[in-house]
Amino acid sequence: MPSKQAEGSVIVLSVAGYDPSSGAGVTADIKTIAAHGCYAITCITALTVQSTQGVKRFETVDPRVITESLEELAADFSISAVRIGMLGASEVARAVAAFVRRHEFVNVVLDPVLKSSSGTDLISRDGVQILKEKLLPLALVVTPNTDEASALTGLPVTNVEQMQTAALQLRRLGARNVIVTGGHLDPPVDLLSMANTPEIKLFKGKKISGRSTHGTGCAFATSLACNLALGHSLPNATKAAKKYVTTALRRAVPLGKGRGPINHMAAVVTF
Ligand code: PXL
Repeated sequence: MPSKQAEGSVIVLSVAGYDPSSGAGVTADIKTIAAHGCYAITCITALTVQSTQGVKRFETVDPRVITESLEELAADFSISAVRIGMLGASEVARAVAAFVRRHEFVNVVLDPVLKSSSGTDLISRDGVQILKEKLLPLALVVTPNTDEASALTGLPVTNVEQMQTAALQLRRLGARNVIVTGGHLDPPVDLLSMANTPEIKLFKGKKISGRSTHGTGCAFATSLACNLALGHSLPNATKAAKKYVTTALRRAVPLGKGRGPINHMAAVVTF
């Protein structure tokens, strides 16, 4: 059983972009981390211009500010897990990789954000290279969706068999544990491929219809980080993260004119 810590004392760091509509990125992560009873600290890697109607453009934050912010936080807090999301550019990816390497964090969840759901690139080409070379081997677990798994491996990823092949390929590239999320497959299924074993674990779900689906990838990765921080095993943390996202999708309310956010607080707010 995970050891019990005082409510709100487990610290989870989100290193991600800023989505002003709070469906994805750090402001969404703060909600997810709070919903797990953990304390959120954050570092913004890039500012996106977006609403529920899509991403217009983004600007990355100066990597020196990112490094200084991260070091300031690490000197002050005892960080139990790190969730890495949008990086934007190679210099940012390098700064984040160097920070993670210096501090030897155990629970590092790498969400390899490549594109927004509206199709805008959220990382440069050379940024993807640095992500693969420097960050992939430092993460405890990497959580690509099927499109990201396909882009990172160059393989087609549209069914469970291909998800397994892509996961093995990502492990060959240096990833330790891989979860390929297939939330948009019908039926939805996530696949966990763990270090040192050829076996896989499948986490099946039910299709949930609705247009408020923005932020599922961030919420899954961040919930996973929280559950690991709380002491759960990787398979149990995966199951719990899937449940968190499913509830957030089911209980989403229509907001904005486009693809609205999931309801990050659904599991918490009961009045
Ligand atoms: O869902 C991917 C994603 C991650 N991070 C930020 C985003 C998006 C998608 O829009 O804006 C900041």
